[in-house]
Amino acid sequence: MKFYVGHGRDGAEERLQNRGVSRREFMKFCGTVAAVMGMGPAFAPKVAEALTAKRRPSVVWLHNAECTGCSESILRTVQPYIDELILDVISLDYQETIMAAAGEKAEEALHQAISAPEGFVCVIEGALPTKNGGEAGKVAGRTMLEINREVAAKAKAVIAYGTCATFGGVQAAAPNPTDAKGVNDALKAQGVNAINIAGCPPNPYNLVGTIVAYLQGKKIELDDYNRPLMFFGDSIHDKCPRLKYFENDQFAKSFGDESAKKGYCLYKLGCKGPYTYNNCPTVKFNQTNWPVEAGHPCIGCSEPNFWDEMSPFYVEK
Ligand code: FSX
Ligand code: SF4
Ligand code: F3S
Repeated sequence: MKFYVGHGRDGAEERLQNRGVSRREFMKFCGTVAAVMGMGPAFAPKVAEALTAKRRPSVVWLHNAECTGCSESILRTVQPYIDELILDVISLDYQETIMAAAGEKAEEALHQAISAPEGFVCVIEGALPTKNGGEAGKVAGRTMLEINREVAAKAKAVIAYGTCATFGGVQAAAPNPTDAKGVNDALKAQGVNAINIAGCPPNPYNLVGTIVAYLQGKKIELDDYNRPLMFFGDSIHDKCPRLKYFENDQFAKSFGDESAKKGYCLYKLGCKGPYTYNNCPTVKFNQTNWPVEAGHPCIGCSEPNFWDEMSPFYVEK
């Protein structure tokens, strides 16, 4: 599979067809995005319209301190057409993980993208080390902090993608030697107010849904942590298929025993679903499965400071 970074800006639908994504598959994808956004099937054509508009939004995607699982969660989709779609409906003009350009050519692409008169959306992945001017993280000789200050301040909209970018993630866990911070904490002085798509990793559908709402000029309602309520409005526990066992006091006592095999609630094995807001139970990953359904407790990965506050992970909170 090939990805092109920095291609032209129109004919998205035709291009998708040339790459083997049928109209039917595309509409199915749009239907799923509509459902993830909390809309009925009638909303699917509107999603399609937003995603195939002649002018695709230029996206500059920055990488900071992180494991790159956020990008991987898009690239490793089970149906190969989903990553193609996501990367094709936007004009991805800079993305260090998948762009073909390197060195000065890459620098040039970044400069061009952020100087384009029509503006750009900035997606940020990873936390920002801030200690000693951010010296712990550099790209092309400049600190991540400096690059993000420049790029995010110029963007029409900023989306922090993944718990590292939203809240600092594992980099910000105690003792946080680099004083790593999430985007909104680190770039407050630049007036940046990013929409936070939390999760470690986040669900790609939550990113697409945010981009669609942005393209449609919809007001995106946010919670106290700047997470869109359409994705983060319910707790994991609220929508968990094991909730009936929780309510009946039926708990799995150890992994692999009879109670676990019966699918009992994982609360006593450390599940943090009651304290965690995300749409994993309904959207799932790859629309296939999610931690609790696979028999693993939720570790609270979409909450601020979850490495410190939700651990030890296998102990009841
Ligand atoms: Fe963080 Fe993204 Fe967790 Fe990893 O890059 S949200 S460590 S899955 O992937 O930033
Ligand atoms: Fe709640 Fe977790 Fe039990 Fe599901 S497994 S009902 S999220 S405590
Ligand atoms: Fe994360 Fe819990 Fe979902 S650990 S992936 S928020 S089930």
